[in-house]
Amino acid sequence: MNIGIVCYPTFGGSGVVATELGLELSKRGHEVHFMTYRQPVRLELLNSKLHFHEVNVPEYPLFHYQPYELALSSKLVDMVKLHKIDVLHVHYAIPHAYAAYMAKKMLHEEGINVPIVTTLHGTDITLVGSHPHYKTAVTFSINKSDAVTSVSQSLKEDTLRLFNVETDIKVIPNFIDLEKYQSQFNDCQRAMLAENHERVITHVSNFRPVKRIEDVIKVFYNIQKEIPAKLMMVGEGPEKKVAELLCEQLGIGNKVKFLGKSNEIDKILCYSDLFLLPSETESFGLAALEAMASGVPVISSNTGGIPEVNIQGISGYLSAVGNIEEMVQNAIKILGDETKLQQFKSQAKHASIRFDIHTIVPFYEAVYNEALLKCISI
Ligand code: GMT
Repeated sequence: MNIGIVCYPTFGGSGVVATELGLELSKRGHEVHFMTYRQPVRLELLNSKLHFHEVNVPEYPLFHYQPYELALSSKLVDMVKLHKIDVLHVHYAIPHAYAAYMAKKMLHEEGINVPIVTTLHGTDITLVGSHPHYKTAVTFSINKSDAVTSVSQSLKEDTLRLFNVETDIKVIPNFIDLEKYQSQFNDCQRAMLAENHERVITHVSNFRPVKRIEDVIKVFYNIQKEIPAKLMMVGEGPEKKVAELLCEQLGIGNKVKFLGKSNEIDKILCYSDLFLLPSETESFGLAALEAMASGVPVISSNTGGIPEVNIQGISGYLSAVGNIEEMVQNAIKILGDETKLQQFKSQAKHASIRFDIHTIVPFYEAVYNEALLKCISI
């Protein structure tokens, strides 16, 4: 099959999922075309079945906002025709589903029928999409998609609650390439970050307010009072400065390392003992799944789709959003006892197996086939 993938090329979860999906589809023999404004970060190797087509938005001083949707829909039309793309899979509804619908209509005028599969990732529904300024167009684009998937049952329910959606939404959870997390990088690097007797605690995110970065710091602050530990903060975003300041105020600046954006999350996770994800809202929590796949237990909030990933008392613990005290107690429960830590590490790894890429990707292939059949029969 010739599959066109539209996504955000950044470190955000939706871009990571879209890229990993495209890589796997190409391994399974499909021809995959990424169409976005920059080469996706995890798309290091392009091969004969993997292509990247850059969407360019020429700047013009008249425009206060450059019309990305327009450039994207034109690119989609051109690429579908040139590469005989069978299906367009757009990740993150805004503005991708909207641009794809316009492309579909333009192609239809030329007698070409291409189905649109839209995957909802979270903030496109819960934070941004439901804003009154976007809601009408987002509802329209979802309803006009030939197939809609969401990354968790919780996100499906949020979508049905917030939008007047007529299209069936199929839940296809996010996935992980477990093989990537098999290898061990325990060599020199752990020693560079922490002493042998210290526990390593990690947080990975885009440092947006929704991640409750201050809770991460406060939870760590209370843990390190009881157990020698270091905190690895991976990522960049608007809350980073506040977090750095808070660390200084609490006198733990020397125990917290801000590592910036990284393409080597698996290496960092490999020598981590605990992962913190106290988010305000989270449709799935891919970062938690990546931690679990590396054998790192997760202390998280119990919001959105996180309980579908992190299993209470097995792969870690979940608490109400903002319940720092309970998060600290649970973290100490795991970190304070070596036997318990090893038990949680192995349970976390085991709990990630159900999201193996080889199990999940066939569900997307089935959706593509259904959407194609639907389009042919129209
Ligand atoms: O985590 C983010 O803020 C990035 C965001 C995105 O859209 O890229 O992540 C969303 O999609 C991820 C992949 O499906 C999910 O794992 C995240 O839970 C979700 N983020 C939120 O719902 C806040």
